[in-house]
Amino acid sequence: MRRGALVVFEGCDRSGKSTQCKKLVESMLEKGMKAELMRFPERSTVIGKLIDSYLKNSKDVQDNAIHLLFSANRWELKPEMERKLNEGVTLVVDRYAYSGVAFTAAKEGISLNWCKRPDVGLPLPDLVLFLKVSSEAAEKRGGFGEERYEKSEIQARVAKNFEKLQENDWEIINADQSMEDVQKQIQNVVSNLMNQDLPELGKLWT
Ligand code: FDM
Ligand code: MG
Repeated sequence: MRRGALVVFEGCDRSGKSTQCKKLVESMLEKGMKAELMRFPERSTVIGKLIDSYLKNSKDVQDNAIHLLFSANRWELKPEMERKLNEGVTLVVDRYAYSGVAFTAAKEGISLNWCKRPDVGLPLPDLVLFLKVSSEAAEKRGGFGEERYEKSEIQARVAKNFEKLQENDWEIINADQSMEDVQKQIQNVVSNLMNQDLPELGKLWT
């Protein structure tokens, strides 16, 4: 049986990631394909609950330590991800290790290289869709929420880090377009992927 594809969405706040992830899963299911939505952080696990209270500012955690917890949250879901992929389910993932690196490396005194290390060897995405939104378009979409990191200075540093992490095979989607146009573009890219033979699942940053 053909394995499922690992499709990752990345991008800054208000780029439309969560909306587009849901739309993609819905449209794949409508076409009779097996697809499931995942997100990181996955806040339902024990580690995820800690991360949730950190993001909601109800708990402080040392910067390196919280980085390792975000990474551990991906590792703890690796067996489930591999199982589903092997069952032929395509996983559509809202944020992954790239967010992990981009956000922590936006802090003082933590390098991009240090940030990448704990995630080395995680399942390698078959496709990274980067939703690129201009600061003007993002601002029009309304104010920030209350969570840690939802501040424009932090978001600007995160955006720069995403640029440093960008690889040649990323699909950069102009997320200033209408939701429908973004969706169409994503569907084209994904249907190309689904028509290709997938190699054996790779390992991230190796
Ligand atoms: N975030 C997300 C990190 O700092 N590290 C990570 O590894 C991941 C996956 O958590 F601010 C940050 C990014 C964002 C927050 O917000 C999660 P959403 O709205 O649940 O995606
Ligand atoms: Mg958010």
